[in-house]
Amino acid sequence: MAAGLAAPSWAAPAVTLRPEAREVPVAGRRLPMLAFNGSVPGPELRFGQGDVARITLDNGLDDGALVHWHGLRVPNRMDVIADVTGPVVIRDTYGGADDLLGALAAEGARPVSTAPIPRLPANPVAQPGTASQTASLALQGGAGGAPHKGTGIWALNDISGLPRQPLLRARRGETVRIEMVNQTGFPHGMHLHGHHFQEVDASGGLGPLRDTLLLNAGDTRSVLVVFDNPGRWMLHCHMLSHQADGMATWCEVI
Ligand SMILES: [Cu+2]
Repeated sequence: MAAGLAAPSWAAPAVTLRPEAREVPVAGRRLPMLAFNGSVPGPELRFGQGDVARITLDNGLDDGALVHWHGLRVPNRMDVIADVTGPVVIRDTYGGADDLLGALAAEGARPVSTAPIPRLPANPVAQPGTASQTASLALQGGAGGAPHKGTGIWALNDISGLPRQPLLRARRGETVRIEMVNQTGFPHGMHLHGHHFQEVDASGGLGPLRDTLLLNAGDTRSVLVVFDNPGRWMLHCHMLSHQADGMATWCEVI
């Protein structure tokens, strides 16, 4: 369990997410889609601020499935990324263990309603210190991009797909600068798991807290990350065809 998460209370909301193949009507036609609980998009999940939720993944596909959460800090084991935190499994509910997923905070007050979600109070956020190391990340590939040594269409630092060694290793709590250079002719939305970061602007100021940064063709951008969540965390392009064809790496927090 990650530090700082509330103790679980199993009176908390329980939700089952079931990925499954469905034919869904789209513009007058029925198209084969991947659905959650029978619908595309899947059901809206609403929780009270501070609720601890129990999420069960009930995989109805003939293939592996994983669920990844944006905007929430979860323990590394619950990040469930194949080849980084563990294998993809078919029909598993995290081994049946009652694991705490995280403190899902989606709206400000009970009772749950369908009203617009009000702004939440700010979360406590680790403030970046002086970066003790800098990692450089070259985004490569695609039509018109500079040649690279990776085996796929896309690559990061001349490697397509997850490298054996992480892009960086950080001690817990360490501030790291990551410099990303988009050497391709395409935009890429670079997403870091398990953490948020702040972009460093030209004058050294820090931008808003994000977990994804869009780099347009030719962009060079730097972020500061306080790596305070132990584990192995993916850093990848969130245009998932780019990720699948090479744009993925990982960071390790020890
Ligand atoms: Cu991309």
